[in-house]
Amino acid sequence: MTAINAVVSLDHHGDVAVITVNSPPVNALSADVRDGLAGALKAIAESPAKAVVLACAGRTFIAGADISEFGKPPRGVPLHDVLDMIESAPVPVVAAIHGTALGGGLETALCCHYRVSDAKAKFGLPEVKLGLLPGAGGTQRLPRVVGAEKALHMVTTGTPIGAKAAHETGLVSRIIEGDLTEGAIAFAREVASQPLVRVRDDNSKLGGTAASLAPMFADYRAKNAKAFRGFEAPEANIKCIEAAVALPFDEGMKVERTEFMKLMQGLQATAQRYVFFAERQAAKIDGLAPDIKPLPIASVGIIGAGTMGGGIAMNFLSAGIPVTIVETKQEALDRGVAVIRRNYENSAKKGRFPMSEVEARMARLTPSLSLEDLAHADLIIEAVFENMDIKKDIFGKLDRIAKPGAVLATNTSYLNVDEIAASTSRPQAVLGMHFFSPANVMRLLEVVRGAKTDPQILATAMAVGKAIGKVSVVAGVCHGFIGNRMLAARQEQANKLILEGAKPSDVDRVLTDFGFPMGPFQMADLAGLDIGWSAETSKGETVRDRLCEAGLRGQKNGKGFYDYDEARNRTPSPVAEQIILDYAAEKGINRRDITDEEILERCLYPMVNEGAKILDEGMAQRASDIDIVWINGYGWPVYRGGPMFWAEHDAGRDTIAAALEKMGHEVSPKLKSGW
Ligand code: T1G
Repeated sequence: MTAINAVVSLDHHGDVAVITVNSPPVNALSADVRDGLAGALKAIAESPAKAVVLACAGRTFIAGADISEFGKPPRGVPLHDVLDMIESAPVPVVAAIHGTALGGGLETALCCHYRVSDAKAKFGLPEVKLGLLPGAGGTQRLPRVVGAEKALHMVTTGTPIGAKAAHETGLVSRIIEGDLTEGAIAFAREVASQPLVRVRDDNSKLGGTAASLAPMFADYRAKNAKAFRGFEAPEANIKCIEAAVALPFDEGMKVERTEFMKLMQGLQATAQRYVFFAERQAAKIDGLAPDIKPLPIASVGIIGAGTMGGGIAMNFLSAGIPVTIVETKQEALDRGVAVIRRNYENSAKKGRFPMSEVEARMARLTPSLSLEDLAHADLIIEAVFENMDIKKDIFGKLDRIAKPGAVLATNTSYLNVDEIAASTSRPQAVLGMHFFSPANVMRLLEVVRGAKTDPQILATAMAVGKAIGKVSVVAGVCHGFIGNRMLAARQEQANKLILEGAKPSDVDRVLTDFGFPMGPFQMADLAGLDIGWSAETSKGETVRDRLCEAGLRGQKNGKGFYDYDEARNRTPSPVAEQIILDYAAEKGINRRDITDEEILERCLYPMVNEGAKILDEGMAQRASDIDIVWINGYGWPVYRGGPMFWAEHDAGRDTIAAALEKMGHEVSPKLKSGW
């Protein structure tokens, strides 16, 4: 074994040369890896090797270009040169793939003459998720292997395929049982004497001509218009696959290069790259002593089998962790368990997993009418009605029932976690785990650190979040934590705007044009206008009171800020508009024309200001955490990086601060000084 450099080594197994990349954590194509590969290929060219195997040590094959090098001055051998060396090698090069061959990693494998893998390997070109496209020939080589239509889907969704599908499409020549490198060496020997076929030279699998495939491309654009709305990268990817079908390879490569550079220089790619690292950063707890390890969580108790409790339970059942779910009444318990089973059955019907998996997951669920049954749980999550007295009563009981060392969590969205913790004798074991509805779908988890929460308990909750596939963010105890606190600042302005002259549909349009999936008034109708409202106590103090008093409830009765037909198509409600007009007149509010620009600024600037205050107060560890909360929990468009990134790199902190001062807002010092 010869070390070419710190991360690449070369070994010879008889007449087969084996290049091994060993650059943790994911063998990304850093300058060192590229230099090492080039060095190894040069050495092999001067050797009698009859074939080459390219393999990786560690948990995965090359998982892409080194994203941390983007935007920095180029170093080392350019990737294209390395790939040309592989593709034009005089002997066959076989990629031996395990883990994930992603982005530049799959592009490297596509320059090899053959690919073999183990049965668990995954293959993908996820660059679109970084606001980019495969810039090392992936858009020209992949369609030549799997066909234009399949390649189109892979590059515009970024979703990887498994080994079985890769084998069926010819992306992988053989699935190796047993030792992968040994199997790859044997395969390389078999093909050593075969004529070398370069992917770039074989158009036979494209699946059609520019003319015959044009309807497919048109149909694909139309079908995905909603999903791709606002993003620049998907259309650029489509253009490249079209070029692969319509143009000779080298011409297609020029189109890929042009489109890649356009995206690379754009703000969307910068934003999505920022989000990639911000999501991984969010998992880290600042100042946590390295010797603090999360506690093992092998069993979970959930109190409340309503919408939230049921959704939360599904996360653990899906992750293989047994759950005991507790309700006060049999009927409520049965209803909650039935909803869980129905959700799973629907997923199985959609082919997400076999029906047997439904039974396996339901078998991990123990329904109960007694809190006592939670005595053995490692983690207990309370998900009952948002009422402080009820929660304090439950935590008081849990304090007597739960075993020593158990993690006690509340799913409250607003209430003071410290006050809840104070109703126990072990506040150090209490924290918030704020899931978002539907809890089995939404990726965000706000982990609320109480004043007395033990660091190990906090670390445990963050590890649990990762184990159940959530993006977890640490939040401090304040009203609405991170997300809801900022949402309240936006909603306050939205409510004022409709009184001052903007229509609810104007506000919603401006925010959906900005990239949100829906505006505040659509969201209010979806959630239900009567949340927290009661006819007995209503005094018509707010527009919402008046709408509810008039019988409007939102989507659930087809009448809210919008009227909804059977197909849930909405049209602005003249009834709602009249109620708003009357309310404004009664309050003596002079209505005026309000521009889209004012709507956007008044909805987003106060949110950013609230984010800066949250940082001021230490209620979030870092600005990027706030961005991750809004992208994963509140529909902030990922290609705009999140409210704090947007303020810093797009709208401009100074512009926002000046506008807020003009609006009469108290501007956070952090908004002026930066974060
Ligand atoms: N570059 C640099 N660092 C990377 C990286 C990459 N490509 N991928 C992961 N990391 C770091 C990550 O920041 C984290 O660091 C650690 O590795 C573990 O990652 C020319 C333009 C491979 C599925 O988009 O999807 O190729 O936080 O926590 O959950 O066409 O990482 O520990 O310090 O995510 O097991 C295309 C990106 C690049 C794949 C593993 N490739 N990576 O998931 O671990 S663009 C990608 C992933 C490109 C070419 C173009 C995942 C993973 P730290 P992790 P994981």
